[in-house]
Amino acid sequence: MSFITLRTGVAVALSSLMISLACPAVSAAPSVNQDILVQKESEYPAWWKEAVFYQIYPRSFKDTNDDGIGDIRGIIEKLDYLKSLGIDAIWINPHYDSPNTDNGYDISNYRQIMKEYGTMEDFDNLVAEMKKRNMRLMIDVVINHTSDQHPWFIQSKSDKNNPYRDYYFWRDGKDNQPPNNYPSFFGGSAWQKDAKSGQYYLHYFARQQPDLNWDNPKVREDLYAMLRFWLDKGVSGMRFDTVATYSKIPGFPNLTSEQQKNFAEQYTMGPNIHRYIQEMNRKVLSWYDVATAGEIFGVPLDRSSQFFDRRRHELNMAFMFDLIRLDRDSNERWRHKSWSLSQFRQIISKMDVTVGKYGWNTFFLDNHDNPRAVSHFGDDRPQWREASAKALATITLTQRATPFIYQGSELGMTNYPFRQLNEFDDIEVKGFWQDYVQSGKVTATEFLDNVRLTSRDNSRTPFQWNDTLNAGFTRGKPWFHINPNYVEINAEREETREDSVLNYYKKMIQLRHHIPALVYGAYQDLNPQDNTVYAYTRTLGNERYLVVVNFKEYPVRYTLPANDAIEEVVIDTQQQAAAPHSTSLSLSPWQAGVYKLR
Ligand code: ISL
Ligand code: CA
Repeated sequence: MSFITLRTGVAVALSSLMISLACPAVSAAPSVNQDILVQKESEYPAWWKEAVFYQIYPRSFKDTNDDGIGDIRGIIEKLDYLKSLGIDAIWINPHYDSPNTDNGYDISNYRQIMKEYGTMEDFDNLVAEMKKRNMRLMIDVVINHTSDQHPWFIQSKSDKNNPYRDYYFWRDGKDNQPPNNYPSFFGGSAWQKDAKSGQYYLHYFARQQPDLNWDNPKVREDLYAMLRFWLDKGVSGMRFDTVATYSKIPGFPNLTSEQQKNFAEQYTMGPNIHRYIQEMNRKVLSWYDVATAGEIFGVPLDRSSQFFDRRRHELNMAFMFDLIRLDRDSNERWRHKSWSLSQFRQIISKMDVTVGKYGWNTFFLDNHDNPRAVSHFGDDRPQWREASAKALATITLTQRATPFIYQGSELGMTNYPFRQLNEFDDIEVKGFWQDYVQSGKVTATEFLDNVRLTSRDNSRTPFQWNDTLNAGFTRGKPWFHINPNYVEINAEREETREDSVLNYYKKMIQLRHHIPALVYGAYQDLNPQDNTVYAYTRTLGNERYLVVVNFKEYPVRYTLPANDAIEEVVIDTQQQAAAPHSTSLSLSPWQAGVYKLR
């Protein structure tokens, strides 16, 4: 792992201290104060801690050959746009060959590019063009399951005695029922019966996504070789899809009805999960300068650090779901619940404590599996959309975690105004519909009222580049609806408007790049119970920064903690920011800012 140099003299000295400690000659030296050491180690710099990441959903980013589907050339075409935004690294959703039952999360060939996205030459060009611009590429690694069209599964299914049979989980049913009562994330049972052998295979997601058998060492070696293939191409980041579910519970006992309500958590309880991730680290990841992030959906906060505590040699960072799913139940994931700012900020504090001294986190308020941030945590009504999108940008870029900006959030793109079922594309919505509406458990109206707010499809509509036909995304027929608000919300328009959301993101990203305290500084929430103003400090050495965000659509007065005063306004979403030396702030609706404290 290589580290870039920190900007402050202090930190450079710390990192050289680390290097000298790592050297064997020093191990015989008299014992050092452990506490100080630990503190210094938490400031251990890494490029992926300082980088601002941008997530691209290639299918919806930019189409260059008029087939209505975004492609790799489209990403290359827009690299300069991303560079000017200040982006250092890009995570792309799966780019591999796939029948697209789950938009690329069902891979049929790990070493080929999805036909719709282009060719291997396009991919190599992308890596080269990014390198030229000093940007890094993180790919999505989907190895909990393959597509049912993957040659391994086709072999596996062909015959009980096929050498690939054991690449997946095949079990006999019980009284003509599935082997156990596991539900699938996308509705129905997690077991699918195969007519030929009469056995069932396991699929935590769609039946077209059979789960790989990680207990089989051959499976693991094949997957490791595949990872090396991409790392050798110059990929410098890997996002591990549903990483906590690789190891299954031996014997597949039935879930109790209590466990069934949170089956996602149960699926992360496999006894070998950490052994497998450590093995993957030892055999593959540790040999490369690669940033790794694990999607740990289902893992409760208090177990999450096991995945990224660097003393354990597993992964670097995690995508935790506690914050982004604070308004959902583990049980009916399509249903929307109300949430409060105090819940929001308390989750952030808990994550910060969990990450502690030995780990690192990511921070994101949307992605391809969740609604748009401004519609979810801000206010997407025309009057408040821009102000609240800027407020969320302020939060995202000032956390002690690596920020991930989802494509279009830098414009304040909103949820899509879905009206009826046939407007949705996502397999998850269709699965939920079967389980809840068709079974008669809830009415169509109740279901649609919720799914409109929670559906993954909200963030999958094409990127809004300009106000021409199809928002400039394609000259063909777009694969998915374009949000009708593209006439107003689009990149071209925001480039030219000084006070646009886009220009605010640019400034915030610059700040994060130039103020180490915003990356490494200690995080402290100033009023955990408060439901109106989110205020916290970031402290590194003698430097203290205050971040303040008004979460209300009315003006609020915020008083700084006793003995604190503003020394300098670093950035503010309002023209009329606080005067230096003030000890309180008059905040307009959704106002946000970063202030240096005296
Ligand atoms: O989004 C979810 C539920 O609403 C999660 O259950 C999600 O499926 C889970 O976080 C795993 O997500 C990842 O793997 C899935 C894929 O559909 C998602 O897009 C991906 O992010 C299966 O590969
Ligand atoms: Ca295309």
